[in-house]
Amino acid sequence: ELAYPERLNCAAELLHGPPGDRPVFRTPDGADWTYGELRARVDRLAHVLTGDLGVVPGNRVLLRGPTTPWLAACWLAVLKAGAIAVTVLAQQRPHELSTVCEIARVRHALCDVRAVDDLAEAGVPGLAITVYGGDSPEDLLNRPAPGTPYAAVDTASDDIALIAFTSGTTGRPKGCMHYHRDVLAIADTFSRHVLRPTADDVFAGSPPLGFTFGLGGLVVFPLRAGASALLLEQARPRQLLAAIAEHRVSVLFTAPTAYRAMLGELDGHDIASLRRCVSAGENLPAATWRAWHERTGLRIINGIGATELLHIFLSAADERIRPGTTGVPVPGWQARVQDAEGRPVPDGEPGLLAVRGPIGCRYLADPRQREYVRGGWNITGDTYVREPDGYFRYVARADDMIVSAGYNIAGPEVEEALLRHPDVVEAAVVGRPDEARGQVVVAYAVLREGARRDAERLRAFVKSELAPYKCPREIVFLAALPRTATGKLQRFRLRTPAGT
Ligand code: 3SK
Repeated sequence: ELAYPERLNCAAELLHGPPGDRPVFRTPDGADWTYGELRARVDRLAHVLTGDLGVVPGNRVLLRGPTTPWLAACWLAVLKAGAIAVTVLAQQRPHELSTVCEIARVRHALCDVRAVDDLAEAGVPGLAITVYGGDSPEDLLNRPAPGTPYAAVDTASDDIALIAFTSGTTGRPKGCMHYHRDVLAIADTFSRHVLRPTADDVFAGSPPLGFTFGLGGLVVFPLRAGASALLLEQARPRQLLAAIAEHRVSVLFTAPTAYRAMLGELDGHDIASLRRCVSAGENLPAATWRAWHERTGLRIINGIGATELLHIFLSAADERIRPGTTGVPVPGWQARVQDAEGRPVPDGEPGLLAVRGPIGCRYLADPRQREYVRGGWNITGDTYVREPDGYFRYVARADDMIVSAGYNIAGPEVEEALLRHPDVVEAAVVGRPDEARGQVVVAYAVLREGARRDAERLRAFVKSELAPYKCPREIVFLAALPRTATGKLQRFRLRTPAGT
């Protein structure tokens, strides 16, 4: 049971601990911040925010920029000043930014000077944009401010600290409101029990800070442990591998796609410093887990999280990891599998994943709240099976089940079969409407460089792995799969014959 005091400012709490000379943030181009420097910079920023910029507690402040120590410092300063951080991704375009600002009623924005054009183009009425990282005297970092400590605003533990947006894979974005105590709860559940970090750990990874997967893994978890993080603006697999070697990264956060890509590039990279590898964002196939384990000796920690629930709620640590499953409820969380009416289904049968714990979904002014939270459970939209021994196995997103000639087929199961073929690097399987069968199975595959595009050979391979009714009717070869800005596969873009 997690217990937090009634008055709690999570930024103050995250910052106060470690000695000032301990490292906190590093970048590949040589920035090297200590906890003492971070505290002083956050305090300066909070003075400017609440002085010059007129931010008051409860104001919503949009944060936009690549993953840098300054973005993390702005996030902490906004929270320390009792305001609410509204996080977006660098890839979001003007139209999406104006929707987010409208939904969250954002009046202030702190924006990396390199990312300001789209925000300015969004033309949000009444939005005061302050840039950072530029040369002008108006720049956030160049404004005069007292060098004195900033006394954190005395927020309640259930005051809103963060509004994180999720677009899912389609649809109008939903703002998920999270309390100050929620920010600490993700560290005190998943990180504390599964990662068990020490102050000597160095965190790094690919998810951006605008995605709560990255915010947790690269800011909240390291700070809560008094550890440090390497913040990468460019975190493609090759850059990740180079950074791990150079900065002795010990805790890695990335997605299954990146683990697969890194496998092809491991040679010549020293990754001996790694001790924890976290995978989330989409399902981790057992084949990817095994291939990584075989090559590196490391057991990937698979997890499922949600922006609605801030971070990971199902996972497993160390020897309890079982490849091909997501794991068990993280301590503090409960999970079950139920039918559409909310009745638990027996172990071994597929149904909807329902979870509850220290953090709940709170959409900002969105009627979809009633679909997500039912009978006190958060319904994540994933189809799962609970095995008799309590392990949860992913089947599909609830809307990714294909029904063909009366057979229920889980797209991810067919994807996993395709991925077991040595030529296939990425796969997506969808149902395409069909008059005779309702739907037919169609696969999209990305092949390794130089591999022959032979659909019949791949179909024969799937037939040797799975019941014939699951075999794709058609296999389409693509150079890359369509993905959201957070890396999630956009299956809906593949469901029409025109493909992407
Ligand atoms: O799995 C996800 O998509 C996710 C979302 C938010 C935070 C963490 C994770 C893993």
